[in-house]
Amino acid sequence: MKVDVLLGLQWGDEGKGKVVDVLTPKYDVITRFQGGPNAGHTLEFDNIKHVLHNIPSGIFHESKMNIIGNGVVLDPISFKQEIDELEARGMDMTKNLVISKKAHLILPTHRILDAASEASKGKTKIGSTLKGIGPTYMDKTGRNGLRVGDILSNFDEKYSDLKKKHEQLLSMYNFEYNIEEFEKGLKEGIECLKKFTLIDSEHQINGYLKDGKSVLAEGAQGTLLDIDFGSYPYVTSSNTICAGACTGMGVAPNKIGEVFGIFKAYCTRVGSGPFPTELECETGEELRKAGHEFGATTGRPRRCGWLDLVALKYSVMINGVTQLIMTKGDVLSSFKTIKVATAYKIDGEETTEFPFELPDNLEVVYDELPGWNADLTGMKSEDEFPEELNNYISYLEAELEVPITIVSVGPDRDQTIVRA
Ligand code: 2SA
Ligand code: GDP
Ligand code: MG
Repeated sequence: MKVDVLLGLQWGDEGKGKVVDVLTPKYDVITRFQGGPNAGHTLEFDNIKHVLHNIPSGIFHESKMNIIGNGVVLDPISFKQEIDELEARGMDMTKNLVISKKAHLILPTHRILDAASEASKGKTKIGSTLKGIGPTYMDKTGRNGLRVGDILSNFDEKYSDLKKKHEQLLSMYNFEYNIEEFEKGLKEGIECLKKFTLIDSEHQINGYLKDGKSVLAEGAQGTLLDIDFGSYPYVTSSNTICAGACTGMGVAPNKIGEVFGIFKAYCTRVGSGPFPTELECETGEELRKAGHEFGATTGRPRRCGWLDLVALKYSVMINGVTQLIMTKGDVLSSFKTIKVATAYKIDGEETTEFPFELPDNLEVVYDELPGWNADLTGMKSEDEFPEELNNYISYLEAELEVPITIVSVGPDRDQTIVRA
C-alpha cells in the first residue's frame, strides 16, 4: 500500500480539515506530518463546528488510527487544551491517537521568542500565529530541541538547560515576558501527553503499509508558505509540500500514492507577505464576508483575492498533484464575473513562472469568466451544477492539466460532491 497525501496549494485554509474528515472513511490511518498548533482545521457535521490544531482530522471516526508524525511540532499546553475540549464532548482518544517520540516540543520560551522576534521586526514582521513554530524548528535544525520522547526521562533537567539558552537569547531583545503561568500549563500538558502511546511512527506507518492498510497524510498551511518554495521570508518554518510528508513520517518517496491538491475557487492569505491578486477593495471585503474568512487559530481577518493560476501551476508542479479538490465555489455565487490570474508582468516582461520574488511593482494579467449566480450549497451532484461552474471547472482543468475530482460546496461534510 501507499500513503495518499492531501495538502494545500495556496496560502493555507483551503478546507483541508473538512475534506480529510470526508475522506477518512476510505482510510485506516490519518497522519499529520508537519506544522503544529499554528494550523486551524475546521470540520462541520451534525450542525457542530470543530476546529483542530494539533490532532489529525480523522479523529471523529472512532475506528480510525490517528498519528502525529515526527515532522510535527507539538505544544503540550495547546495539545492538552484540545484534548480537554474533545473529552468534554465525550471522546476518549487514548486508543486512536498516537504520537511520534521524534516530534519536537514547543516550549513556553519558544512562544515568547516568537513574540519577541515579531515585535523586533516592526513593519517587516512575518505575521506569525505566535505559537512558537519558528523558534521550535530553529532549535530542531540547530540541534538543540527537545522531543516528545524526552518527556520519558529527566525532562525537568533537559527543559531547564534549554530554557537557560532561551533566556540568554531573550535578553538580547527588549521584550517583557512572564513565563510562570505558561510553566504550570506545561507541567499539566506533559502529564496529559503521558496518557498517550508514544511511538516510533516511521516503523508503525511502514508496518501499516506492509500489512495492506491505507494511510492518508494531512498537510497543514499551504505550498506558498513552504520554507523552501513559499514567498520567503513570509512563510512558515516547515516543508508543507509533498516531500515534507516523506520526511515528516519516515516514508520513502516511492511509497507516496495519490497527491490531493486542495484549493479555494479564489485566494486568501493571513499574515504578511506578497499576494499578487489581493483585492484591497470592496470586492475583497465581499469575499471575506461571504467566505467567513477569519483565521481559525487567531481570528485574524484573512486577506482575499482572485484565484492565481501562476501560483497554482507552481504548486501543482512542486507537489506532483494527481487530483485536485476545489472548495468554496459557493462563496463566488453572487459575482457576475470571476477573474483568474494567468500571468505576471514584472518590469514590462510577462511571465507564467512563479518568480524568485514577488516585487511590489508586479502587475497581474487576468482572464475574466462568467459567474454562476446560483446557490450551490444544497447541490448533491455535479448534474445540478450551472453551466458557468462547469465551464470554470473545465477551464481550470485544462490550465492545470490535472482533474478536479472533488468539489466542496459548503462547510458541512455533506456538502461535498465527488465528480465522476
Ligand atoms: P507561523 O505561526 O510561524 O507558522 O506563521 C508564519 C506564516 O504562516 C502563516 N500561517 C498560516 N496561514 C494560514 N492559516 C494558518 N492557520 C490558521 C488558520 C491561521 C490563523 O487556519 O486560519 O488563525 O491566523 C496558518 N498558520 C501559519 C502565518 O499567518 C504567517 O504568515
Ligand atoms: P484548513 O486550514 O485548510 O483546514 O481550512 P480552515 O478550516 O482554516 O478554513 C476553511 C474554512 O472554510 C472553514 O471555516 C471551513 O468550515 C470552510 N469551508 C470548507 N470548505 C468549504 C466550502 O466548500 N464552502 C464554504 N462556504 N466553506 C467551506
Ligand atoms: Mg486553517
